Amino acid sequence: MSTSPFTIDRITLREIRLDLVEPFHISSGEMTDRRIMLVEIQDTDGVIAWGECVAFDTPNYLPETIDTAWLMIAQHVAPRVLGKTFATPGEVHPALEKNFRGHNMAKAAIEMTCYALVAEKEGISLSKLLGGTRTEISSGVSLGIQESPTVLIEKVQRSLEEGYAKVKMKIQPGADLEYIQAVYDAVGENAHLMVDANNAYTLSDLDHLLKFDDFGLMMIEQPLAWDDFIRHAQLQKKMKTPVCLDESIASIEHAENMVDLDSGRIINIKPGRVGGFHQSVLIHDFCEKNNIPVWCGGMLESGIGRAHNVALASKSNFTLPGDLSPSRRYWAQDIVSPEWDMNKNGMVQVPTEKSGLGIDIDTERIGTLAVRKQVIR
Ligand code: OSB
Ligand code: MG
Repeated sequence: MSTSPFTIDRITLREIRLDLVEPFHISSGEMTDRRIMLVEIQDTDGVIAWGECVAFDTPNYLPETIDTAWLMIAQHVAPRVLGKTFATPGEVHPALEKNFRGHNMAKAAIEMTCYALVAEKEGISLSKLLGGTRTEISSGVSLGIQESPTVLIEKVQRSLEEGYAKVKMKIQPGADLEYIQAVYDAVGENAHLMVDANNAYTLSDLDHLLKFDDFGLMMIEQPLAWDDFIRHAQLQKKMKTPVCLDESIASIEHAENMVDLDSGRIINIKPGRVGGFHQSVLIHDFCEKNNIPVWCGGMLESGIGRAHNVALASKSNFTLPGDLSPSRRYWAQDIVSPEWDMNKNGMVQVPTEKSGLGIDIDTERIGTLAVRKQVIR
């Protein structure tokens, strides 16, 4: 799609804090609230767009944190884009990648907001700018580790009743086979279930991991270390259940590694993790050609980050339900209106009529919630 050039005049970073409706427990830590970095970009025509940096408070998911990302944006990302004219938003990622290793979440926050800006300027939806074709997308829920199998069963049953098309259960050694067996016994083999270990196992757990094959799960997400393609390949060779990589995939080259080595058969694309939309689309297209299904993961985003994810997930090869729950699953009150919602069949509507993100941003409330603000120009 041909779009007009744009020049960034000002970047404003804000940190807000939102309490999660319920604590979220994964194998590497527990979260009760979310420190969220919001990005506002204004261009030289006065057009404004919003985005979100997905980095957490602590480095237990990947090395970045909200504080490292803030520093990297202020010192290294912003100077590469401010006052520069880009012909297309696709030029931003290469400009950020040149002699600049890592810090994908920091780069993505700015890069993705540039896409939102261009969509706004062109008067088209972000979904359309990204080449999205779906008007609604299927949503799954991600359930944290629970205190007992009984509590997990209850949450899974409620999620299925609410219409979720997929239920992902977090696992760790000591809260795994027994929990999943109990859920399987309660809801049956036809429910769309999967598990996510967030790196909690090693190959010394091989025999244990192979027992997951009995459940006919849709996939097992990131069982082994975050940067390890070799051992995931050794596991996938033995395991019938498709391995899905999340943490391991930081770029299109990593997606190619996965396919070359057969380290996994499914990819969870989180645009923040791979440096933004440019890489997300490359990974999406590569996977489509190689018959690798993808789905859009979540990082407990506010409604702003969710808008970016929903737009991306409207592309054709996002054939599996994403971690794109309604706002109420995360927050008592979101910072966008309308809040994100899902129908009885677990479908989230893609805003295709309005320009840009397609939702209104509660800038007044963001102003009240902000505990930190930096204007970079
Ligand atoms: O691995 O996808 C993950 C949350 C925190 C850390 C890691 C992960 C998650 C999720 C959240 O699963 C999914 C969501 O945003 O709904
Ligand atoms: Mg994951």
